Amino acid sequence: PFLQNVLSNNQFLNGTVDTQFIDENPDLFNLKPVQNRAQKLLHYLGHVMVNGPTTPIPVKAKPSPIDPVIPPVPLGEPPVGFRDVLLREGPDGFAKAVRAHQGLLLMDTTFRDAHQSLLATRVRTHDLKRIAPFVAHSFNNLFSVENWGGATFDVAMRFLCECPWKRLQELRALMPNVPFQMLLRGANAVGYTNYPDNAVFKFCEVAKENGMDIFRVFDSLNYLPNMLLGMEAAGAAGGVVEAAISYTGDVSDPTRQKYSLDYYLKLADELVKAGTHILCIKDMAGLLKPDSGRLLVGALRDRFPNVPIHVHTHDTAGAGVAAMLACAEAGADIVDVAVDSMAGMTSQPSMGAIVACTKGTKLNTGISLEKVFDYSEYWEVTRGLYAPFDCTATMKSGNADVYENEIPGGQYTNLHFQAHSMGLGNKFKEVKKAYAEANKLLGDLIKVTPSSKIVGDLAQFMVQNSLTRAEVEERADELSFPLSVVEFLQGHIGIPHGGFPEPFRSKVLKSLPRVEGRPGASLPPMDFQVLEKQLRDAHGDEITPEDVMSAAMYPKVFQEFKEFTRTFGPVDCLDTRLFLDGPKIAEDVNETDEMHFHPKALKDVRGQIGAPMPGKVVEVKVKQGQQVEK
Ligand code: 3PY
Ligand code: ZN
Repeated sequence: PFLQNVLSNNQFLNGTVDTQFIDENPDLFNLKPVQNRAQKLLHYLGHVMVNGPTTPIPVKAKPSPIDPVIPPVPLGEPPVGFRDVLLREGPDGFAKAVRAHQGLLLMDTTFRDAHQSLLATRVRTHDLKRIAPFVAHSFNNLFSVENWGGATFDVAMRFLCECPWKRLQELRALMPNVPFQMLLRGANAVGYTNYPDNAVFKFCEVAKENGMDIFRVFDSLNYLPNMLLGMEAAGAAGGVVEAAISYTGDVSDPTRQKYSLDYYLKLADELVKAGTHILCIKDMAGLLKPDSGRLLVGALRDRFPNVPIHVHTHDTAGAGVAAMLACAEAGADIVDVAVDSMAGMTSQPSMGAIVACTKGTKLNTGISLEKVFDYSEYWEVTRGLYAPFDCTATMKSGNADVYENEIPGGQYTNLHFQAHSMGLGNKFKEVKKAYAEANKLLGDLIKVTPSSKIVGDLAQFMVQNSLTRAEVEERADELSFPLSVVEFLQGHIGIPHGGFPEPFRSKVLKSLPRVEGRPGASLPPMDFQVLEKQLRDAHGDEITPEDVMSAAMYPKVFQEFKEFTRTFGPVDCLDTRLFLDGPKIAEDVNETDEMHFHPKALKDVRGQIGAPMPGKVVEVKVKQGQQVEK
């Protein structure tokens, strides 16, 4: 108002006053727009109360009314962990230390894959941050915490209305001693499609700068050129490269020869030759049976005595613990687990089970079971807050039919849920059967994001149109296939092992163009300066290098996220029940926020400031009968 008065003052406008001081100090006019965050948060709460949650809620269940208890954390810095080794020795020295370690190492997936598989990736930074110091203090001997990548990047912005980079930064500050691990979809980075090479490189660089340590790089077709690109990008950023072979079929089944032991060993040769620091078997569907794991890991161990081996699985059939113990006995250095209350079914096998079963053996993990129980209790209650997304609303058990349909963990949950929400719960078996048939039609693919989505799309198309595999093959030249299927056949995500299925491909594509070789190689580089300028023009000057990468990966999602934030401010400070459901009438609400809220900003509500971590607290009371905006 003061400036407005000055600027509309006649003397000022006529130039009859000396404005030299202003001319000489133009930065006085670099005014930050009023952010009004408290007001915006109230607006958000009102919006949720009136219109319901901003994120689509698939299940009718409400967030549980019980609050999680954070187990006590000792004062002071957390004890030294493997990240200290990494910072001291670099990726090569780190890999050596891992290989030399006595006992079994664990990666904890609770912060990423576990909730991607069980809770539709909906766990918010707020709930991760609360338990992060406990993890840093209690589990300093973890190989890593997987907390980023995969679907978390997209979902954070799209559904949780929060910045994925901020999650990484905040967790990094709270867990300085444990390596962070992310899932990088090779040339698809954290998206569903191939990006220009420079986008993948830049993405890894910015991720590393923000605290990422280990990059698990895979390609959904095990297409080597795509994998090498992702590995180079992670390596050039200074990250630990963990090349992951996606596993399908069954190496110990002589009737499943497309993905034989020899196939995996040859691929591993290439990845080791390319300099991977760690070799991973990524069993995204949980198909690795104990005997097959013993065979595969044993063969890799003999062939590469110095390379650490890391095994990832899902517990969909219920054999995950047995398989991971078999792999560890055969020479795996690291296996993936999720804390007990976030484990099992389509998630990873249970941390507590592996810790207990290896106790007193040469595979001892050195992890305290008591601490696992505390950790598990936190997640059991926190999981209740996400009841609206919990797959257990419809899924009650593991299912060994995954050995037949080979559906990856997260996708299994999604398809199960979709079938139930469409009232086709009793038809899920058909969907799974169609998935297996669609896979055969496409030539028996490795199935993981995004190839798994392509198989799923074809399966859905077959179910919707009541088509059998034979009918699809026969009528391939006249059917109108989902775009993802057509683009796959054009070569948009790479070339599958054994080539494209013929004559199916030619019948579908007819004269449509085919991509030759690695798709990213023919994409023009992304111009980050132009992109940054566009973002500044659209959203103002507060555009960070991280924002540029978010927009590079997901332009539309990023734009919507910025628009949401402009209207409602950052909502990541709200506790999860409030974020999803809004306050109840007459409820007292404590909100943490890093901003310095002023209670006067809270019109019509009572405001007080307290001071618990990690910021200030605003107490909001929504009065009975209070008008909320429509
Ligand atoms: C992802 O790509 O998100 C996966 O979890 C693949 O397993
Ligand atoms: Zn997984």
